[in-house]
Amino acid sequence: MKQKNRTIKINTIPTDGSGSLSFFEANRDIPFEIKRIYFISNVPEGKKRGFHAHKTLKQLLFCPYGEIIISLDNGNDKQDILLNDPSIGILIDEPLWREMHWLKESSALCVAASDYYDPNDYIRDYNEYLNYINLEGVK
Ligand code: T46
Repeated sequence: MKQKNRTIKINTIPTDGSGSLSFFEANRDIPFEIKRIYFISNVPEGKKRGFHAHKTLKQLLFCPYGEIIISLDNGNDKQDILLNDPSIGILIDEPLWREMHWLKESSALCVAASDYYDPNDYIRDYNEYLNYINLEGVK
């Protein structure tokens, strides 16, 4: 099944010739309570991270600075989204296999997440992921 559009607009306002300010609010702009924020930086250019899916975690991914490609795979269809604009976020609200490809070392990937860190929520093997979504009927 082809994937839906997962990008959302993050409120971004220009601040009088001195840049811009972006913001979002839990339960208003994104459909979950935020329990954790994390961000990834200093990743060498060309490097890929991710290679996992989450069972239940909901996330908003955004890139306030730089260029990162986020690849999302639902087991049937793969979608590549370029994050290079602080006013664009990617909402992930179902188990999707993801890979993140750093196009510029200075890029920062930020994540607002619906839950605390739980290593048991990760699926880090692609075949296990395919079995999981087939069993759960989440495709
Ligand atoms: C995701 C993508 C977009 C913690 O101890 N606490 C945390 O809150 C997180 C997020 C990670 N960690 C530990 C677990 C690993 O030992 O940090 C280490 C690196 O994590 P990982 O290899 O999962 O990093 P990425 O960049 O592949 O994935 C991360 C997030 O883990 C994941 O939730 O969706 O960013």
